[in-house]
This record gives sequence, C-alpha cells and structure tokens, in this order.
Amino acid sequence: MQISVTKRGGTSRIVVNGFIPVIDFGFKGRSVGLSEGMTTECGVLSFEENGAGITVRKELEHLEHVVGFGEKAFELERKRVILRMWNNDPGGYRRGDDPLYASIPFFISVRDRAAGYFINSVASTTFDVGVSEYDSILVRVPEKGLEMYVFEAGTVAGVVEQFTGLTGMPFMPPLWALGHQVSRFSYYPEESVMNIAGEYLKTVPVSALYLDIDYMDGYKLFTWNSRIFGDPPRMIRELHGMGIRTIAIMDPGLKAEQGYSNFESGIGSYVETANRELYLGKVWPGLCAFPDFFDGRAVDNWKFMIRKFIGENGLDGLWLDMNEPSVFTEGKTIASDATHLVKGMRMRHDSVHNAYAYLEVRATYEAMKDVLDEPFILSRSGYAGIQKYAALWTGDSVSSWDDLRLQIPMVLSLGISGIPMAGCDVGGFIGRTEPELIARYYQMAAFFPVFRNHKAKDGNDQEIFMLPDRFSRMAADAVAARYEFMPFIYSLAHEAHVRGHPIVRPLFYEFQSDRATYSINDQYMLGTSVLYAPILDRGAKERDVYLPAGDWFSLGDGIEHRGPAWVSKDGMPAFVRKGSVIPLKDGRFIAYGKGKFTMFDGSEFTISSGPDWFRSERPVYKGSVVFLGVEREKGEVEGRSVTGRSGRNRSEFAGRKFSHIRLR
Ligand code: NBV
Repeated sequence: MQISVTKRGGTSRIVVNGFIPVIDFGFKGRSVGLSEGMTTECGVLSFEENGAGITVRKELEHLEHVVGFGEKAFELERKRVILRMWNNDPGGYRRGDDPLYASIPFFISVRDRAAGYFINSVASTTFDVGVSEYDSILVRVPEKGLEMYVFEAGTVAGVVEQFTGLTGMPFMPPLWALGHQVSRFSYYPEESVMNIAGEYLKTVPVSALYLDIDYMDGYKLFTWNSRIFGDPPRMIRELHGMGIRTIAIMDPGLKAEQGYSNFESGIGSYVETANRELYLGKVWPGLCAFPDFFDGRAVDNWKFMIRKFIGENGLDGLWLDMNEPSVFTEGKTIASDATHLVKGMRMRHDSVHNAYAYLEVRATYEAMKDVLDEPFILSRSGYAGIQKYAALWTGDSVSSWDDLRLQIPMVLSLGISGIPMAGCDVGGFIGRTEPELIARYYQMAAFFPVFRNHKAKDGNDQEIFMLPDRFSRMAADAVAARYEFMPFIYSLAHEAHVRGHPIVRPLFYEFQSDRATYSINDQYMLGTSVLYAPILDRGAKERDVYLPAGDWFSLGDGIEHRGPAWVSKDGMPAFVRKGSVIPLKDGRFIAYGKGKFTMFDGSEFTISSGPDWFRSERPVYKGSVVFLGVEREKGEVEGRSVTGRSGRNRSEFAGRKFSHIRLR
C-alpha cells in the first residue's frame, strides 16, 4: 500500500495507492512524505488493504463525540451506528432508516479539540462508528485506493470552515427563497393554483409556489400538460404579480420515446448498459434514459434544455427530485454494471453512484445562471460540495410526532456538513396528519433555512387556511415570526456564503465544551445569537429548555436567565444571547448587551444596562446585506454592511411600524 500526504494550513490530504477521485476539489498542498499511519488531533488513523477494498481505522475514545454525516435519520450524536453512503430513495423513512437521499462522507470528532475527516469517495462507503469495534471508527471503502482529508482546526466551526473551504462555499440564496414556500403533489389545474395562492395570501405571505410532476405531459421533462396548464408563462406572470415565485419539478430521466425531441437530442450521451447499449430504467413516464452527467455532451445538451425551459416560461427556480437517481427496480437505482463516461473512461455505475446528483445539479445551476440573476435549486440528492449549487430538503418524511422531532438533528447535521440551505416538508409528506401536528411543524421549522409546506397526494390537505382557527393562527404566527427575523436569516445566509457556517446550528457548535449540548436534539441556534426550542409534543403547552452558559433574554416574556440552566416556557420559546444585535423586519433590530453598537450606516449607540430593545432611525436593511460580526469578549457588537446585493429586495421589508415583538 502506498500512502502520500500533502498539507496546507490545518488540512491534510491523504492519498492511498495513487487514487484519483471522481470529484476533484483541487486541493494543493506541500508534501509531508509517506507514512503508514497518522496521528491526528482526534486519534491515530491507519489504513489496511482487504480483499475488496480499503479500511480506514480511527481511534475512538469513550468521551469523544462524533457528529456530521449530513442527512441521516439519527440524532446529532452519531456514535454507535453503522451508516452507509449510498444515495437512495427509501420511499418514506423513519428514525433509524439508512441510507437516505444524500451522502456526505464527512464527520467531526470532538475531544478536547475538534477534527474533521472526509473520505472523498462516491462509491458505497460505510462508517462503522464504534459498533463492531468499541474503540474504533471503521470506514470501509470498496476500492483499491482512496482520497481522504483531515481537518485539524480545534473547533467545530473551524473544521466546518476548512471543509467548506475545500468543497466550496454555499451559494447565496435569493431573499425570496428564504420566505414561506408552498407545495403539493400536485396542485393543478391552473385555476386551482391561482385560487390556492389567493387563499394563502389572505392568511400569510407566500414567496414561492411549487409545481409537482403533474404539470408535465405524461411526465415528460420540458413539456406541459396543456389540458390543465393552458398558458404557463401567463400563469407564472400572474403569480409574480402576487409576489409569488414559481418553481417547477424536474426529474433526471427522459422518456425514451420516438419523436420526443428532448429525448432524441441526447442520444449518444446517456448512461449505457455493460454492453454499451442505451440503459433504460422505469420511472414516472415509463422507460427512461438517463443523461450521463459525467459526459460533457450530456451536460451541454441538458444545459441547453434547462435554459430554454426557464427562459420560455419565466420560471424562478427548479426542484430536482428523484436524482439519486431513483429507478423503479429492485436495486432502486441504475444497474450497478451500467456505465458512465468519466474523464474519457467507462466506469461502472456503482463506483460513481453518489456523484450523479452532484453533477446533475451542477449542470442545472450553471445553465440557470445564464438566464437568472439568482438561481434557486432545491435538490433531494447530493454529495459533499452540493452546497455550491443547491438547497436540500430531507425528502419523504412521514407526518408523525416522531418525524417532527427527527427533522431537527437531520437539518442541523446537514448544516455542520457544509450544507446550510436545508429544510424539510413542513407538515410531513406521507400519511394522514392532524391540525395540531401541522401547526407544531410550522413552529419547529420556523427558522429552518428552507421553509416549505409540502404534502403527498394521498395525505390530508395541510394548507394553513384549511386548518381550524386555533391551529391556523399558530401556524400563521410562526410564519410571521419567520418574516420578522428575515433580515437576520438573510444575514446568516450571507455569513454561510462567505464563511461556510451553518444558518441553524446545533448547540454544541456554539458551546463545544458543554457536554450536555451533544444530546440536545430538540433545540437549535439561529446563528450565534438566538436559541430556539419549539414545542414538539402532542397536547403540550410548555416545555423545558436548556440554556448553556451565559445570559439569555427570553423573547416571549422578557425575562433574563443565566445559564447553564433549565427553564420552562410556553409559546415559541426563543432566547437572545447577550452581546447580540439582530436585524429585524422594517429596519428594527434587537440589541441585547452592554457596550457600543455601531450600525452599518455609521450610527452608533451605547447600551449601559440591558436587556433593551432598540430601533434604528434608518433601516438596517437597505438593499445591502447586513453582516453582523460579534465580539463577545469585549461586550461590543459591531454591525457592518456588505454591499452588492440587488436593491430590489428592499421593498420586501418596507412598510410596517415598530411594535414589541412577542413570539406567541
Ligand atoms: O414528484 C412527486 C414526489 C414529490 O412530491 C416528493 O417531494 C419527492 O420526494 N416525488 C418524491 C416522487 C415520488 C413520490 C411518492
């Protein structure tokens, strides 16, 4: 076995047996020579060849925390589980099911210091985290070589910075993509779409509406069913007139049908069988061919169709579904021995599987950039680095109280795995639901970066305006709270874009040495400044909240608390951390802490005792991104602007007058 190591800053790249990765992140470092094993900040790493591949072993201490791994249906702490990286459509999932749609073969170990480990393999790797061997993490890679990275930053945040520094900074979402989005499998015909949009707007703001697969003619990509959508560009224009963007779903497979020009134009650049024939797999439209996104010709052809479809219809975003890719066969995806054209060589599907969605999404994003200022993609599947192009949602969850709870560690783990733009189907996708659960879903996800209500065909209607008064009010208040915090969320999206930090964070991200935080799966931080603890139990009126060390100002009742402490709260329990400035809607902001605050427009004010609420004379949000740097040590908080965003966002925050903000 031949091992080489190169290093730059705290990041080391280890290459075993000269392996060339399918997705190359272009790391350049200086060689630090060959070694059989390597001592890292969180234990010794060693490598073994076994018949079928390579095993990486990392020491695991009893007190070590292991977090990350992206979208997994487990708690934040990912010790004592075996996780497989294989993009998969489980067709609905519950806690403990694995694998799911996206694979991020990256984890963070936390001892006194934190270090990150990333196995850059797009084949099926497994991570056995202290199950087969109590004191080891075993990573099994089914290949003769591998590329892996170690990030020795000391802090969780530092590791995430290094990981996103390597795999790419998250895209900057358009402001509207952070608003309340609505969806259903499927809203049609056109009149119903318009009626639903109208009904929604009577109750809550809606920033985007999704069209699911029924808009197509026989599920054929880039077509419309003209019986139910007579004039799509006109409908989209009308929705725009109501302030609503339109996002259409897109699957990867094109129906293999003679005379269907979008299929015919791709012939020669589809995935092939082992015998070099066209590979066909059954999906919604019937037998489909799959663009081989590893092949530049397929990419060019796809981009052409995407540009045309977006341009002709005036769409604002795309929703890339079924891109694991999901096929209706026993193996649930493209046959293992089908082939792709990877850098001029034909490679088996199973050795490149987890890269398929990444390449599809990249091609789509690049095409959309040609026709839209600020493209938005919501993707189901992905791989490390997908954050450069798309937001992810956690797929087909079940409408249940446990799934409601499960969505928190899932979305937070995506965030610390480099993917800040994430969310879940608000209300839950599969199955029968109940109004209270929908309302609690709205509260739980109120600050999730992607905030979209979506539901399966055979589940109850879960639009806010369909709920009994009491629950529609709860849900509408959650939407209002989100819009109140929108400038803050947008600032955090910008921070994510330039630093790679998550928007919503597990508590340990901010309080790394507080052991209790690693098992808090039902609370989250919004940036560094707000702690949120939604109520998640049927019939509950209040809940216990864990506040880590420091001073906290409870937004619901205005009480100050000193952590570490457990407190009991009702409503939507949210707390501001001392030393924060939080920009709110209409130019208002919350400032909590002593010290001198400088706002981006140059205005300054001093707080000598607090908690306090302040209102700036001029809007904090002025067509530019407010980016707040916090210097907690000196008790000073500084707000400064980063310009360059489009002025048209401005109007969305204009209007309303200041009132005390109370989260009900
Ligand atoms: O396109 C239909 C659905 C979609 O609504 C859902 O959000 C996706 O996760 N899609 C899966 C296809 C299969 C649904 C059973």
